[in-house]
Amino acid sequence: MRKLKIAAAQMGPLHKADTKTAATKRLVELLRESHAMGAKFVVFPELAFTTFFPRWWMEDQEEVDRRYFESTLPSKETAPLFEEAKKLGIGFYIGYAELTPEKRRFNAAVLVAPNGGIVGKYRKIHLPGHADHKPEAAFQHLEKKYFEVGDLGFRVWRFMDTITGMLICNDRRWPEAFRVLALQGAEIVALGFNTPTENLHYPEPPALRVHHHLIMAQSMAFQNASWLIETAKCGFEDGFRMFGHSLIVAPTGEIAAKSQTEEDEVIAFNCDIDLAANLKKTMFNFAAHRRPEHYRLIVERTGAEVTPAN
Ligand code: CDV
Repeated sequence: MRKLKIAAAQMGPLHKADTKTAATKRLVELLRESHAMGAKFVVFPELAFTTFFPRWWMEDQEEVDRRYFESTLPSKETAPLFEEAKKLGIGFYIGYAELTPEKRRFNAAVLVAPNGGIVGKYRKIHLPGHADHKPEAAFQHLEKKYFEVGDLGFRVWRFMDTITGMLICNDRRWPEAFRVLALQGAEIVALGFNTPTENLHYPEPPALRVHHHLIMAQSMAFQNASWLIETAKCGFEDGFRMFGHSLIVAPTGEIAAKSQTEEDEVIAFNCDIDLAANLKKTMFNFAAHRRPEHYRLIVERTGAEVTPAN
């Protein structure tokens, strides 16, 4: 039986004034706590080194680049995390804002092996929000202003004797993203998120937002027969609240572990990776049961069109 103890290392708020060095110090503490709990793979949040800066309209792009983006990983400020993980022999996933040498910007995540080497990179494909300034709104969600749509596709990697894929936050609302990973054999999906407690577009009870988060995670894990680790950055960042509810979900769709706070908190579970492999041979044996000849609209059509058969 293949077992891997996985941790979701949730972060409480990171304010505008918090430096990347201070964030890294907290990440190192979370890594040590994960290690003390016996975890071998740790999933950190989306954009884990800074506040969730897309909530702010900012015009000085040079300053945005300097404060919030990474042009190398590890950088001087973030290196202590990579060094500690290597020392402890832990693999990890972490989200960050990537600035390429060509000045392209992505909301990205990397998968780092226990030897410290970067195994894979994912650039977020489903960017939520808007690109224009909405001064009337309580806050902004400017991912479409600060980032390009990811150009690396949905990939999986051989990682710590598993097949592991990466997604970022809003990707969890789109079943296609998980399916493409599952079609490549994903046994583990790692995902970091920053989800505001308030809906920017219309009033919505916070409990309903959490309900959606839970049902999406449970159905995605089950329908794709994979372990799903979702890690929040949460709490009040400069007065703007994001919910916690970091999760480890089994391929059965059951929640194996869930965070209790909106602070720095580690949850861990000893995951039976073969549970995913077994479900892929039975209930979700794709080769036996899928009918892609009837799914063509999924890749041919983006928005819904009313096209009745009669
Ligand atoms: N960081 C995100 O992608 N947040 C989105 C919000 C804006 C809906 C999410 O899906 O949680």
